[in-house]
Amino acid sequence: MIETTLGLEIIEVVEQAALASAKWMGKGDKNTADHVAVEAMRERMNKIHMRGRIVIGEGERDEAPMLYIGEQVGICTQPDAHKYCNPDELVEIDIAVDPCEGTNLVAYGQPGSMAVLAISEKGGLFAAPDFYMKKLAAPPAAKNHVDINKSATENLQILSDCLERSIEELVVVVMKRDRHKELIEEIRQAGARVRLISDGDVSAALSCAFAGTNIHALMGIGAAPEGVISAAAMRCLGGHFQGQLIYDPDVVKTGLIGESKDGNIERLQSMGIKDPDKVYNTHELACGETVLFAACGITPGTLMEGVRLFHGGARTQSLVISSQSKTARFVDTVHMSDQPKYIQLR
Ligand code: VTB
Repeated sequence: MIETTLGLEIIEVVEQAALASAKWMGKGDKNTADHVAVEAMRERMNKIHMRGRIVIGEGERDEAPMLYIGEQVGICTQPDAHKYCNPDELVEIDIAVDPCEGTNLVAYGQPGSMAVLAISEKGGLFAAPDFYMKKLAAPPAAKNHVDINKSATENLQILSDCLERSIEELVVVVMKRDRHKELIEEIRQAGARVRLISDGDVSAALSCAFAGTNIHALMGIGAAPEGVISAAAMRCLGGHFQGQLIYDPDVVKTGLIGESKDGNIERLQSMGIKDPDKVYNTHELACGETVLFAACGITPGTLMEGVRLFHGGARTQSLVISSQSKTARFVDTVHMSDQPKYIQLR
């Protein structure tokens, strides 16, 4: 019974992270925009009556002081928890967080950033390594018809059939990166339109599951941990999501995977990932019986408004999705400060 205890509280967790980060919107400082979100998320999380463990977070313990992988969160992780937590709350749950997904977007005031998390019972979320992931997201109508092993051209034809629209009417989101040059070319050649984004592929994946967003697919390579969070949402929404780990530094020349390909394969094997080329679907990335997902817009996005600050408060918009109650709730919240001179609700 994860949801009954957590459903509402996790809204506040993502709201607090978004509120903190939004104060740094447009200031050109992505590290602080991220740091304050992490702090706020952790503070609120630690007030929840739960026994949580971070499985996807800010990194390994030595490089991340807060919300590191393996960190215990929630009141019920305290040594004297039995005094104020009943046995149900002592059920262990796993949490994947990204307090500021799209730090650059916040720093430069661009759309599509959000505070986001996914929750499941222990072992219910794939503990993805800090590598890259080739991703394919598509609407529910195309679920299990499109396939990451097929070419973009083939998948566009399948999407066109499943969505009953011409390829020219399809919009594919791709992150603007050198590694996607050929992919972008292929999509354009096939006749579809490409929406290039600088960052923030979780929001793009999620948007595929909602009609009316004018986003019909996400293709390309992003970070693996966020792939699990996207998959958790897509699993609840019945959308299509597949991910394949990318561990070859020649494929993605930047950032996360600096080491040798062989070294990376060894690391994956030491984590119990025997086949490094395996394609994961939503139920493998988020296999738990119950999966919850929550996101709050920091800057405005396709699905949610960003944080709006005004005298005496702020307004946020969040999305909470549950596999248990089969609901996707959009939550619009006015946050009132303690002692404003006056408050003008809007
Ligand atoms: C970021 C971020 C994405 O992937 O780009 C990251 O904006 C990794 O890609 O939303 P680069 O190293 O090429 O920037 C995401 O975090 C999520 O997949």
